[in-house]
Amino acid sequence: MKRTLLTNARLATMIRGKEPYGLIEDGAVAIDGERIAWTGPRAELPGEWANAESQDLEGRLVTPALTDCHTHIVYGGNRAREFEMRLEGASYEEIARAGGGIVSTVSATRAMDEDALVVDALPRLDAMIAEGVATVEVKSGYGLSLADELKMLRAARRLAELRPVRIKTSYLAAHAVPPEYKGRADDYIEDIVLPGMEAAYEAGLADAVDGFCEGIAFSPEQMKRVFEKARDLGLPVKLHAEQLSNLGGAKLAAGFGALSADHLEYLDEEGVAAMAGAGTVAVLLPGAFYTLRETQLPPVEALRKAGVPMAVATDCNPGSSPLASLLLSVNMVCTLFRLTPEEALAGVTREAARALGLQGEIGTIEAGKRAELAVWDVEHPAEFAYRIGFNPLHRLIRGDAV
Ligand code: DI6
Ligand code: FE
Repeated sequence: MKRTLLTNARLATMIRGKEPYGLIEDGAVAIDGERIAWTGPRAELPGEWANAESQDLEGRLVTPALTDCHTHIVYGGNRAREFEMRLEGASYEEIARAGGGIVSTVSATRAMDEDALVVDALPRLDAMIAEGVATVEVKSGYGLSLADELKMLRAARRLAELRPVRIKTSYLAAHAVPPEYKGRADDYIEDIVLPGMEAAYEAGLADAVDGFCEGIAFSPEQMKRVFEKARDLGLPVKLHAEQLSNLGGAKLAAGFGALSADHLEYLDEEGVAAMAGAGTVAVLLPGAFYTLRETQLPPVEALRKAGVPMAVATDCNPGSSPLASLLLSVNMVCTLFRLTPEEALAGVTREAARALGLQGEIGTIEAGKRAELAVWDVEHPAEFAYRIGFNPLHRLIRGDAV
């Protein structure tokens, strides 16, 4: 296996401890194959690495490669017209109830085959990779039929064959009620969502199960049926919860030991406590907050106080967050939600990994973890949050393979 030593680097290891950002000045990283074998100050390098082939990073800052833990990058069409309507005063919910919104993307997605979906998703994925992202979660949820949900998940899996990136898929058939089931959400769950989950599981296409718990989508009772099936199959769950109103979705998800509850603008104290108790990650999505011109802020201070881990993601989707920049999300989550720059960087590294159940593999620069690192032309890690629309990536480093 290939052994490489990286030297002359400032390491933002993101390991929790005394130093902000887990910072190590004049650090070194020893890479053995696809894993980190050792990391620390260069002066303490173990003798066995003294003569290894090394690369001088010229004082650059190194972070764990970034993770975008909540995206919908596989879809057809776009919703620029809907954006115009919202600027003219229509709300996201009004558009959804009138048959626009998610359902309009469903028509466009159903009309495309798997290859076309892959081709459409690649530029969005490439934009992420160009900003140092090495792991992306991708949801289904615009097919809403058995065949079309599986088609979306297959397209998502293909992305990992075409690009040097790890893809984690989430089965999101419980995203909206398709037109053919209008007014019959329970039948849709019974006929499509549950059998589709089993089919996705059997084909190895789903790493997790997600849902949209909202007045315009599914009730907590309906989501409970979906989560019970996921539990039977041994699939982890997560939920779009408390985005537009408070239905107690986060509490429900926490009760199922959810990996994450996402959005959370309308989360209450009870939901915060339930998440803290279950170790459920709060995934904050400032791109959706911004795009919908939401004014209700997620309860960041309460989450922080309760010790709920906070991740940050793009929610890249054609309706509520047409945002493919995780770095811009880092800026927004500080400016709009008042995360600290350190919390924001942890949100796209350590906590994003946790939101995908990958905390043992990626998310910090630490011996034993995968050698997936981003090298940046920045001096201080607070610059990620400070700059707007600026990409300082020097290069991504990956060990042998993902
Ligand atoms: N909440 C969101 O923000 C996305 N899905 C969801 O459940 C929006 C999806 C869309 O508008 O197409
Ligand atoms: Fe989403």
